[in-house]
Amino acid sequence: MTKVLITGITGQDGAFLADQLLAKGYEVVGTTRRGSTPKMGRLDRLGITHKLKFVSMELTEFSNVINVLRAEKPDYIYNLGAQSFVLDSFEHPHLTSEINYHGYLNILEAIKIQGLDCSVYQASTSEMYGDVLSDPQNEDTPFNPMSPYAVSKAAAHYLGRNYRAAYGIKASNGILFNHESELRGREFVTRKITSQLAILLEQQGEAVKLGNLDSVRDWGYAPDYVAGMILINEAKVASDYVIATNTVSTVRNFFKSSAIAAGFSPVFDGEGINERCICKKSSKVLCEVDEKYFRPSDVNYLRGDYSKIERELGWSPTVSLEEMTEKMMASDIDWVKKGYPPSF
Ligand code: NAP
Ligand code: F7E
Repeated sequence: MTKVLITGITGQDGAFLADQLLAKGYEVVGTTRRGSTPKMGRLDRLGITHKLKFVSMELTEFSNVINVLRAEKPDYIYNLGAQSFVLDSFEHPHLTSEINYHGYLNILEAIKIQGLDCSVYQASTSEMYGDVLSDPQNEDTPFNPMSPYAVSKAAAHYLGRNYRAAYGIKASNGILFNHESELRGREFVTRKITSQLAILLEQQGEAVKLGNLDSVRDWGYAPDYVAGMILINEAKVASDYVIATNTVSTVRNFFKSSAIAAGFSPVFDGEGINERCICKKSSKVLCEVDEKYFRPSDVNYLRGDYSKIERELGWSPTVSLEEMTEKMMASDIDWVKKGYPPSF
């Protein structure tokens, strides 16, 4: 039976990926780290926790990584484990680099030293394009990273390319643009908006405090993107691929669409730090700007060109931003109505 090992299985992408790989009949092993509270919320929500095997693995511990790979001998590895929150990387640059760069180095070294016959997928990111040097961004667009997170991911990206060239390791990079879902972490802007709007609608929550409303992102739906990861890792030839939608929205516009999906009548007024959004019907303040959420340097614009993966592997997005916004908003209203906070 085909055996797959996923680092970061408890995260958004790890959960959807495990679900799709189980559906293909694969044996799925997920690596986890001990914590003081349970971390299986997303896997429980998909109803797959009992179908998975878990092994304890900390990416930054080389002996741990080599021992796990020696014991499991997977056919495919997906390295999704990361410190993935960009804002946090400015506060924890060493930790971010240790996990995101050295963690992947540990995996590649473990494969090399043991001569493992497997394909490995690395979770590269559109953040590497940073202050973009051309538009839209594709596999040939130069990187111009704007955060310690983006620098750590760019270093890991080049490392994978180097191990492919130097040692013939089947290492692919998926350069994924932002992808969101009902299972997205609540610190990321889309889910922060839908979860807090749901509280505002169903209970008397406070206005959502946001940072850079002008930021433009190319947002797609996570299950679509995870399907692309599988195509990349199972392709005959290891390579690098962009996964994106080639459509864009501002944070402000995402907020407006979410508020409409929740049944509010949002209207923005004011400028800069004084900008806010009010519901025309109820006069409730829905959102305000808070400088706390500005980044020392932000990525202001991203738009991905996914024509290589469409042409070579037949991938294209199936869920529009509007559909995704409605799904996320409905899911968050549902959990607030049921009266329990999700464990993710
Ligand atoms: P996520 O929800 O933040 O999940 C991150 C996962 O990494 C969690 O399972 C976490 O485990 C694990 N992890 C963190 N530190 C680790 C360590 N030291 N050792 C082992 N595992 C560790 O991230 P995501 O949104 O699913 O993204 C998956 C990957 O894609 C990440 O590498 C991210 O950087 C990259 N990416 C994401 C996007 C996006 O838009 N979502 C776009 C491009 C690239 P715990 O539960 O124990 O914390
Ligand atoms: O921010 C702006 C913020 O944190 C998007 C990760 O998955 O995708 C994600 O990184 C934009 C930024 O995602 C708030 O300044 C405004 O310009 O949702 P985000 P991200 O930083 O793009 C990439 C592809 C990854 O690889 C990462 O792992 O929204 N923004 N106000 C805000 N962002 C947050 N989080 N919170 C706010 O209040």
